Amino acid sequence: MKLIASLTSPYVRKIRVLLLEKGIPFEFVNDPPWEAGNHVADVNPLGKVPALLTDENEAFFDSPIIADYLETLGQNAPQLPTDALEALRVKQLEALADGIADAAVVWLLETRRAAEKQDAGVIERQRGKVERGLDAIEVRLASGDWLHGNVFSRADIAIACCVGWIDFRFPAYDWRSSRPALAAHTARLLARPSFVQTVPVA
Ligand SMILES: N[C@@H](CCC(=O)N[C@@H](CS)C(=O)NCC(=O)O)C(=O)O
Repeated sequence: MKLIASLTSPYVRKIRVLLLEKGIPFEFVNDPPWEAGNHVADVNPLGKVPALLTDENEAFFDSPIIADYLETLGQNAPQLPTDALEALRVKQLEALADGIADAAVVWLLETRRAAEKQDAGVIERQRGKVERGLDAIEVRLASGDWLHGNVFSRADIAIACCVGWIDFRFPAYDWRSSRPALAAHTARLLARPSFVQTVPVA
């Protein structure tokens, strides 16, 4: 299978980590969607990465769908509970982590506009989503070692990819001081080989 990808996306990293944790072989196709002449839309009409192309040439996107597809391949290192409601709870946390990343991306793009064109209201609104999202995760971590239940799940992978990307793009942003549980949790996760192998590269 082929993973159509970029080296910076937190959503791509989530899928790479899942593939590595599960030991599923894949071909990494670096095809940043913002570069002229990219072929991402041949696989995903939305022109976004990650997109997964199976050996049977079936395409899956976006990242939560790809992650669900990987779970169908077998029970090797499952990152989703078998109980449907428990699985939904993990996916809810994944959606929160991905949503924090979504807001941080909009925040970053706004800061990259010419100074006179930047809208402070947009930045404040998106930063608010990031702050509240990270606060909600911090509260969840107060009651256990893992984000959901007492096992490593896709929710943990998603939040570590999210804060890894925030650190990559906003190195001066101190989200840790007021969130010690999240800081410790993600430090542990980011030390796993699957994360060390997928550090974002500019
Ligand atoms: N919700 C999507 C988000 C994917 C996404 O926004 N990817 C970005 C890279 S970080 C992208 O491909 N952007 C190109 C574009 O929007 O045209 C997912 O989880 O896969």
